[in-house]
Amino acid sequence: MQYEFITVNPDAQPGGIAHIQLNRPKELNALNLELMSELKSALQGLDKNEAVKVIVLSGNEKAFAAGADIKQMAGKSAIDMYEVDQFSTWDAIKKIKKPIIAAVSGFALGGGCELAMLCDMIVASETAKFGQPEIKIGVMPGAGGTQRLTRAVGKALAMEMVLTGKFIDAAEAYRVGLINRVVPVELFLEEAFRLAAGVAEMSPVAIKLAKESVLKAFDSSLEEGLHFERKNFYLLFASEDQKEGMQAFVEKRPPVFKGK
Ligand code: CO8
Repeated sequence: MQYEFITVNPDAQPGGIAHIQLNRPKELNALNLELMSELKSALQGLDKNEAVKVIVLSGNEKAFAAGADIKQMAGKSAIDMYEVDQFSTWDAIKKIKKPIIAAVSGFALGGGCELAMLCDMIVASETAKFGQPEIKIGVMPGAGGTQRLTRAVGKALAMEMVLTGKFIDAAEAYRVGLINRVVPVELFLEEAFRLAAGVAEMSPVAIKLAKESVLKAFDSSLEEGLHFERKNFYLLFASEDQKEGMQAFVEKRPPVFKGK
């Protein structure tokens, strides 16, 4: 399928690693409705593609994404926003079962920061800047910023970032637990692929159920989350990969996972 605002490579790296690149460089990858719709459709396609195990999502060196497209939103009324229902796209992306790793360099602001946080892990270049500057244009985060950022970095810093629009750099983002790794700018994509490769070696079915279980921790009580985890743990004993993984350990050989 041909896209206008993103490029998609289902076979970017050996071992089932796909790559989606946001591709509106002149606008710093501002997330217009069309780009988000393309992103949803590409992610859904990769989620169904059996050859793909992990998806890396990047922008370019200057920007992961500088937020929602302000020019597209500027003249909208509340009812326009309601009718457009752009967050159904975000809800669909949240349902992608395969792990998505954000490779962030440069600006990850507003919806761009929210998109990175919607991914499962974040690898950043030393030049990355994270922020929720919506307050400076008279609004506030709308795609999870007040919730995911607060859960990731705690109330004090999240409140300051959301109320003042302050950016944090990659080193601080790493220190406060927002991201997984910081690497020199020339290595950010390579490092994201390396992290993806480490995941892609595992059983595809276990990866999906494990992702689902970790995410459950965000919207459930401890008791409910533990129950959910246990069910998924039991479910994996119905997979061939569990038999293979444990047998391979016993036989002291590497497992060969099939995703069944
Ligand atoms: N929307 C539209 N266009 C943008 C955006 C944006 N968010 N960010 C940058 N651009 C455009 C600029 O207008 C400029 O275009 P042009 O050359 O035609 O004037 C081009 O990208 C380059 O930008 P700058 O010249 O400003 O580049 P600088 O390096 O000087 O500055 C900054 C970079 C600091 C990133 C600056 O561009 C900036 O402040 N951008 C806006 C950041 C922002 O406020 N983001 C939050 C937007 S609101 C939001 O995200 C709401 C999220 C909730 C809904 C999510 C749904 C997707």
